[in-house]
Amino acid sequence: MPHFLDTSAADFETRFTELLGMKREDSPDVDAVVAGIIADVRARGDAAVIELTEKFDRLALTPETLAFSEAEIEAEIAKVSPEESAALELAAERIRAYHVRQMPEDALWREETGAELGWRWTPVSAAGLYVPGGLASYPSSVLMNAIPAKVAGVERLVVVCPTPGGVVNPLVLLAARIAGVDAIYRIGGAQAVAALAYGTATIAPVDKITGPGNAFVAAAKRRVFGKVGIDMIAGPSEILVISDGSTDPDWIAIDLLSQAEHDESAQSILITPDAAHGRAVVAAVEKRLETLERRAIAGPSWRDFGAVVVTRDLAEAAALSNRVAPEHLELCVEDPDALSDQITHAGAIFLGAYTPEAIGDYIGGPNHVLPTARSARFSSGLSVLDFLKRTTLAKMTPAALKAIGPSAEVLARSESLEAHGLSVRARLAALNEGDE
Ligand code: HSO
Ligand code: ZN
Repeated sequence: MPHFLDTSAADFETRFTELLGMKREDSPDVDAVVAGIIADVRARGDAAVIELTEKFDRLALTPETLAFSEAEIEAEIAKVSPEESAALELAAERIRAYHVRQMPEDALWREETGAELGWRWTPVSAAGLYVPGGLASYPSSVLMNAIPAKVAGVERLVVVCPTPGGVVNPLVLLAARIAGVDAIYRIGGAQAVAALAYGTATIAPVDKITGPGNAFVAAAKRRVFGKVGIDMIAGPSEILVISDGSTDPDWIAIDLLSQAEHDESAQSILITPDAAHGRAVVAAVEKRLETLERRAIAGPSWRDFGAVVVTRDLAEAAALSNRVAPEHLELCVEDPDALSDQITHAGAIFLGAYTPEAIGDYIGGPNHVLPTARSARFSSGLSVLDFLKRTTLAKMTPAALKAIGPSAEVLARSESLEAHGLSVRARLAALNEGDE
């Protein structure tokens, strides 16, 4: 049974706090191993990457075969059905159109002093995208990571994807091709992250690494952060549905299961003012779980971490949702726009009964790489901004320097930084002389 909470119960606050603080992930401590792998790749480059790939992925590579060749990519892509290929193209087009609108504007203005101030956005030069191998090798995630990078103007974009035993998902290669990825390396784990961060003889280093991965990949991303930028450390998926009872309980049940099926540690929560509706959704989930292909994953997720919270009204539901700050929030209510106005912390909002979260995972347009583990309180999903930097601009005129320079001198003196003050004073002195 999922957790069942009612805001009118005396112990509600205690139980809700427990729900918020629930530890879902039991990530193994692999940091020491990862540190060793990174050091090895830094010291021995390709040779280390090749050895580690042989050891972990049972795949013998040479520097020449680290990357897929054009012919190999073509051969794999030929296996993709026209239907899948068309769906991927449509997804890419929609994701691109959405992210183009995210591009921020440069700014430059002149203030009364005559000084010009502003900022300018420029892309990172090279980005590396980690794509997991095996079960969670999602082509949709390739699009979600690669397209914002391309839209931002990243010049060189490479993918690393482990291919245990040489097996690759053709759709991943096609997604990379559609998104305009320049090279795909069949390597993974901490060794791939290290190669991207530090470079080897065959793999040029990148400036930013994004994309999900296992505990080794997460630890490696943490370790190379600073040398390169990273996107985030993503945790297991989450969905929170606020329902007023107007949506078919079975629809809500499958929406909850759509994220539960990602991971045994995923979390699905329903908040509703309608207790009978809440019970109907629980029953519908149980029914669906009898036959769901991934019931072995979704079942434990739902039973261990799933929750139904009954509230007095929708306003209270919104307030509780804000405390959770879920990765995905569905508003299955009659007036989703009005309720949406009350939401302050959520990675992504899906409005109305006809917007299942799965639309956002694949084809809606917004990014599906989103803040988990309540980090939507202070961060956002992946966007073009993750691949851009802002450089500030300042241009003084003599008049402007005269107007504001003296205060800089005062502050320099108060910080005992003489040269700072002098660099302003020298100019002001020359300007005053010129005035005489
Ligand atoms: N819902 C996942 C992303 C995904 N879903 C990929 C399907 N494929 C992110 O939380
Ligand atoms: Zn998903």
